[in-house]
Parts: sequence; structure tokens; C-alpha cells
Amino acid sequence: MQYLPPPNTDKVLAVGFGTAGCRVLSHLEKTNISIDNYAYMSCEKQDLKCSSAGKSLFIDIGFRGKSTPSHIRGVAQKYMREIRRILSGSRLVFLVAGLGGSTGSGLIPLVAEVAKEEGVLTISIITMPFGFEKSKHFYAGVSLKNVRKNSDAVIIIDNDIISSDKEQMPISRFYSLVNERISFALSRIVESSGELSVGLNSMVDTITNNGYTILSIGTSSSINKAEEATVKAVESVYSIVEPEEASSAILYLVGDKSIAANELNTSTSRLNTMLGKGALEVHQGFSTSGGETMTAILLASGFKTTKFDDYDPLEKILHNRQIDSDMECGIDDALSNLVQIE
Ligand SMILES: Nc1nc2c(ncn2[C@@H]2O[C@H](COP(=O)(O)OP(=O)(O)O)[C@@H](O)[C@H]2O)c(=O)[nH]1
Ligand SMILES: [Mg+2]
Repeated sequence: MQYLPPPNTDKVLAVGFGTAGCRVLSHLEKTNISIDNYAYMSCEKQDLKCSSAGKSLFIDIGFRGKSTPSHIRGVAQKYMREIRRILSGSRLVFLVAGLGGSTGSGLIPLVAEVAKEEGVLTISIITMPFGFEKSKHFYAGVSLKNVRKNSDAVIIIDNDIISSDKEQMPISRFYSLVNERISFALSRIVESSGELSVGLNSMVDTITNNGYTILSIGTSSSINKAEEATVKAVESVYSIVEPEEASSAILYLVGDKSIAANELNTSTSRLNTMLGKGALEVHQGFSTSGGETMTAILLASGFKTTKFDDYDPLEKILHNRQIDSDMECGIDDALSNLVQIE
């Protein structure tokens, strides 16, 4: 009997969930990054308009005012066949969501679990809520833990950090700018272009290590701009994780044609003194297609915990002992109020 391989097993898929997930993914789609297929899933039809050529799956929760992540996960059980169909045949999937709301926080851990069952390498890319969005922290913390359990790698983007220099900007432009930055950073690392490229395979190698990965960006126009941009990117990470826990990193510099070899050298040496315990494995890339301002894109990886783990108060009380396998279920409304009386 002739052996026929399953169709499209070499494909790379990206799926966006909820409002933030769909918006970030649609920005990424516009960068022409080397992703073969796109899919969008949400309970709000508006989010699915982000999709141009991609597939979209509307999860119909009816007309409820406020929903919860576990309720949405429950409704999504009816769509399991469609979800498996979207995932099947992919070698690698990027799952993208903004945690803290109900849709993304509910769906991303569920789909990560299904992807694991289907044997698809799963990289979750998540944004964490702003510091002022206190009522969103609990759902985000619980979801983050479940995402990690079912993903081969988790890239965390802190909305506060990625936008820290743009707080004065009108809110209508704000999310769009944040999303542009995220997709710019990820596409530069994944795409195999520039004078020295990193590429998808090296990225996957660097971040699949059972720890969290943090994405940050630093910019500078000073004389030592490569080094200063690098230092800024690393310092952002300090507020989220324990820097010594880093085991690997990707540093990608984008500047103009005046980047000198020794600048790359100094930036990497500086990175080694600031992250890890002297044995940081650094992957470097650079491109001279940018402007006068130097941008350092950093993916730092291997962190066992982050400040966001404290967003789930149950974790501290129970120390990894679970009430049941779907912990939010039934108690999530009561517990989301806990955050507000801290
Ligand atoms: N980076 C980014 N974050 C967003 C965007 N839209 C919403 N968020 C944040 O994402 C979190 C979840 O919100 P949302 O995506 O609306 O929830 P969901 O639709 O229920 O999954 C909140 O902390 C928002 O501040 C966006 O376009 N970009
Ligand atoms: Mg929404």
C-alpha cells in the first residue's frame, strides 16, 4: 500500500483569539512574515473582521452581558470539530491572545491543549493587561498558568512596558501602535532577511526550554546607540522577572547603514553581564534597513516565574494543589472581585 503523508504537515499556522489576539494577529499578517495560514476565533463578530484571507470561527455565546473565561470554554466544546480541523496538518502553531478579558483568556489554554493532543508544536504569544486594569489581573494570571502548561513556549508581552513611552498618545491610536511594535519585533526575528538573520528555527530553539520568554524593545539615538538600546530593552525585563534565571536570548538590532561591527559586539557583551549567570546563550541578528534611531529587539528566555504569577491569588494559597482540573469554573466571578479588595 502506498504511504500518503497527511496534507500540509509542514505548514505554520497562527491563530488569534478575542479582541486583542485578533488585532495583533492582523498586524502580523500584514508584515508578510513566513506564516502559511491564519485563523481568527472570537465570540464577537467585530473581531473576526480583522481577518483578510484567514479562516474565522465565531463562537456563539448568545446575548449575555458579562461572560467568564470558563463559560466561554464550555461553549467552545461545541466547536471542537472545527477547532481540530483548523489545527490539523500544521507543524507549528502560534496562538495569540491578550489575557485579562474573557474570550482570549478562555480560549487560548483550551486550544493550546488541543494542539498538544494533535502533536503540533505550540508557541503562545500573549499580552498581559495594563497595571491599571486591576479587575483583569485574576483572569490573566489563571489563564497564563494554563497556557504555560499546554504550550511548548510562551512569549509574554507586557502592555505597560511595550507602550511606556507613549502614554500621552490618544487611546484610539494607542493599541494600534502597540500592535505595530509587537508585529514589527516578531516579524524581524522570524523573517530570514537582514544582514544577519535569526529565523524561525533558531527562534523556536531559543524559546522552547520550559521557561517563560519575555519580549521587549529599547531604542536610542545617542552616540552609543546600539548598547544603550540594548540596555533599555534589558532593563524593561527586570521589572517582570529575575534576570539571573535567563538561559538564552535573541538580540536583534535594527539601525541604519552606520552600524559598526564593534557595536554589535559591545551590545552582546553588555547583555551577557545583565542577564543569566554568565552562561547566557545569545543569538544575534541585525538589519541596516531601519532609520537613524537604533532599535534593540530582545527575546529573553528561561524564566521560571514572572510577576504575573502573583496575579492568581489561589496559586499562593494552594501551592500548586488544584481544586479541580478547571479551577476557574464556578468560582471565577467571586474571585475576580478579590483582586479589587486587595
Ligand atoms: N496589545 C493590545 N492589547 C489589547 C488590545 N485590545 C485590548 N487589549 C488588552 O487585552 C486585554 C484583554 O482585552 P480583550 O482582548 O478586549 O478581551 P477579550 O476580547 O475578551 O479576549 C486587556 O488588558 C486590554 O487592555 C490591542 O489591540 N492590543
Ligand atoms: Mg473582546
